[in-house]
Amino acid sequence: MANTTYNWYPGHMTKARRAMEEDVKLVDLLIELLDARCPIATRNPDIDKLGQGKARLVLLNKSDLADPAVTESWAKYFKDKGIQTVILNSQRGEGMRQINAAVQAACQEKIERNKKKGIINRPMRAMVVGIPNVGKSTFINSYAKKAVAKTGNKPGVTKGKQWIRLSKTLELLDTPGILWPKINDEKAGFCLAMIGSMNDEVINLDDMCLQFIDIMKKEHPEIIEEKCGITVEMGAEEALTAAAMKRNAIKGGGKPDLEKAIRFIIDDFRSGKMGRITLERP
Ligand SMILES: Nc1nc2c(ncn2[C@@H]2O[C@H](COP(=O)(O)OP(=O)(O)OP(=O)(O)O)[C@@H](O)[C@H]2O)c(=O)[nH]1
Ligand SMILES: [Mg+2]
Repeated sequence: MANTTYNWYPGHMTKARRAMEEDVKLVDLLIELLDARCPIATRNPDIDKLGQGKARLVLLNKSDLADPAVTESWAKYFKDKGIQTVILNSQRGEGMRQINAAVQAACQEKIERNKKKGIINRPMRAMVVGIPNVGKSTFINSYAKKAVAKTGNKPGVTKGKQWIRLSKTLELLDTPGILWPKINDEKAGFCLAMIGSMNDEVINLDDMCLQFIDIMKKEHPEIIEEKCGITVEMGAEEALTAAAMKRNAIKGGGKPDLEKAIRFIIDDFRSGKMGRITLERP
């Protein structure tokens, strides 16, 4: 499959990017949201440059949809790089309690530096960044739930920026920074398409689904057999036919509805009905 299958370059990217570069200057800490099912594909490599000199925290979000053992090894991968990491389910608030400690640890150096300059009790300022659909808004809402109120405009800060006071020690910029994924290789494109971070209309869903079935046959043969009736020796057409039959997706004339089968398989992966499946391993 050609890499171009997953090429998708929205026009408003440059503007969003510029806005974010401005916002980054205002914060001490970058909270980077990644999808636990494919942390590398959902990570924009520019973040290292953008985040130079800033404290960093990685959140492996949507962990409820990912293979827990693989998520643990991803957490280790980032921690080994010296980045504080928390495994999270923003939808249910799982992992939230570990965040404050991780923020403190991530900002330790900055707090010490401030102290030496005689600056004490200045809250750390954080900003959430990530590619579309990783759960930035869900995370901010969930994390800010107990926040007293927006602190409003502050003198000396760009007009119009709203800060959510989370505690005496932390303020969060209420608008997340949107980064665009870098589609460096076919695997990254495939992952982003699978998790729904690209518009389905620009994706070849048939190819994507068949690629997913191949991965499932290799890595989770028991799941793909149980959920879709697909066995490892089946070819593409046979597999889709089996999946259609399994779900009673039948067209007029008793023919299997392969389009519908493809839709089922993709939707079941995205919703977690297929199981907790991770697409990338460290
Ligand atoms: N299963 C699961 N779904 C989640 C989680 N966090 C967010 N979601 C869902 O993911 C979808 C996208 O979440 P948003 O918070 O809108 O993502 P976003 O990063 O703000 O997206 P943009 O504003 O488009 O950049 C929503 O349907 C959320 O309900 C999670 O931890 N687990
Ligand atoms: Mg959002």
